[in-house]
Amino acid sequence: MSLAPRKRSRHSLPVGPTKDEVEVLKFPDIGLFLVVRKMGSSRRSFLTALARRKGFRVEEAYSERVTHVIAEHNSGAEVMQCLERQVEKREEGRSPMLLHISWFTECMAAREPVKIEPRHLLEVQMHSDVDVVVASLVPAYGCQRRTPLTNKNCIFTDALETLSKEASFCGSDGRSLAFIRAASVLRSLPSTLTTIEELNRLPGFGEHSKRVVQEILEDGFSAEVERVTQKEKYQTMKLFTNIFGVGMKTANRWYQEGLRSLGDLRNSQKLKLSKQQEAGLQHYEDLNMPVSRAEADLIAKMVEEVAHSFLPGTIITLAGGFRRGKLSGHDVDILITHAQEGREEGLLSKVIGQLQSQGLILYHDLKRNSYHDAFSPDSKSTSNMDHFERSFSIFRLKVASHIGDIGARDHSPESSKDWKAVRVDLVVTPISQYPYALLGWTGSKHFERELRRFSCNEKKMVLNSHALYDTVEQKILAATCEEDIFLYLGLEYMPPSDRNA
Ligand code: 8DG
Ligand code: CA
Ligand code: CA
Repeated sequence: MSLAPRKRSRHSLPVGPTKDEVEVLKFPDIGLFLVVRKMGSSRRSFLTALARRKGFRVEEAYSERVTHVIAEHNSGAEVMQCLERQVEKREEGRSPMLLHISWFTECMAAREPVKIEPRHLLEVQMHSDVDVVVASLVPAYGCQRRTPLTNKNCIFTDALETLSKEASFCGSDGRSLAFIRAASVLRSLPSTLTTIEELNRLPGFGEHSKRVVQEILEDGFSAEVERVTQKEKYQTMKLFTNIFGVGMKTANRWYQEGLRSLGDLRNSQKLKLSKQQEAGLQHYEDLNMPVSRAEADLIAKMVEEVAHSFLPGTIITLAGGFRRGKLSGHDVDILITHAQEGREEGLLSKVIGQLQSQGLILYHDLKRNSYHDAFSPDSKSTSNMDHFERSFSIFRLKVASHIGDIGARDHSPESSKDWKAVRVDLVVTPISQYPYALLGWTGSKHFERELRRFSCNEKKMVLNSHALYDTVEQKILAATCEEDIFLYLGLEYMPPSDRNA
């Protein structure tokens, strides 16, 4: 069907739906607004009716119900001028996409919203007064933004992340998250921020985060961050929370008791450490050394070989940061499944037992699965924790000369040892839950948090590493791959390499 401009005629369709037009709203979350300037009112009417027939919601006026602004023969600046007078009608922080008519016509041809490509975006001048339109290029949720590994704004994100840590050390989780959100927006930008005006157009920036960025733009560093990193409490909390098995509460208690160093912990007579913390303290230096990709691959291969000896066909997947393309990490996250549902049950204890008998396990903490109880109709479980069979363990990895950066060891008395302690998370999932487990265990942590926030706020769905639950339809949505889950959520699929939010 041609979408060429038409002359107004007696037969041209009115802007609003007529009584006899049968329209089924298929995409309620999308609100289109067609800019009349240079498009003309008759073509606008025609396109409006066309879109409505195909199940799209088209708004007559520019309001907070608009998610996509469509313009034809206009530059970005011209469209912004048109919208300028109407900006106050929008709620702050909910910004629409500013798109070329080509996106609209492609949607009409496909009878559904098509993926927005860079060529669909109208170019916007950076120094306009209409912040709302520029802001629209950076969506509000971390799971809607592509965040590759390369971060062009490290100087700002490092500072914001330090302040986030400091806030969490003080028990201010809300403040901590605010800094994380701001840092995450900057991570997703394709270029380095150069002016404070650009910041005004980004979502998720509170006053404090803005102030920190401004300070760095002006002085090259943040005096506040410098101060924080010098604080005894910050340094001690950082040291203690880097011990495997030590959370914020324990670290704070130790700090309040006057403990300041690993030596203090090791020498304390009255301190009661859990087995996990003992192992964490014992292997502190190794566990705080980055794990390389080569080491992670080696560990995954070890696990795979042993698993196959018990259960041929076991599928082993390296998840976490390595799946997102990181070259090093703080641990190794491994998912274990089998194409035949149920065959995977009980496998982990055999794998761990075998590795242990070979002297390859320094610590392990095996938990059986609990999803049968947790998801039974009479379950009273309200826990957000996973219910998978899993082991958070420490492997004793032989250091071989052919593994790249293991050679870069410290000069401690231990440096002559030919092994390295490595943290490994092993998680067993039935194949029916595997796509959810894979999505949940690939991270980043903030990407996961944003996925759950988006699911809940925008879709009334509950997402965890086992399933997606539609609270309106009251049903669990089965998935065969990660793409299915993004589709259920109406989100563009993000490959793992773009989930570094
Ligand atoms: P790194 O090790 O390279 O430093 O970073 P990472 O791989 O991104 O972080 P991670 O702390 O190993 O976490 C990887 C993902 O696994 C992250 O999205 C959060 C998720 N994850 C845990 N623990 C748990 C858990 O108990 N349940 C669930 N569902 N996910 C978890 O780390
Ligand atoms: Ca990891
Ligand atoms: Ca982990």
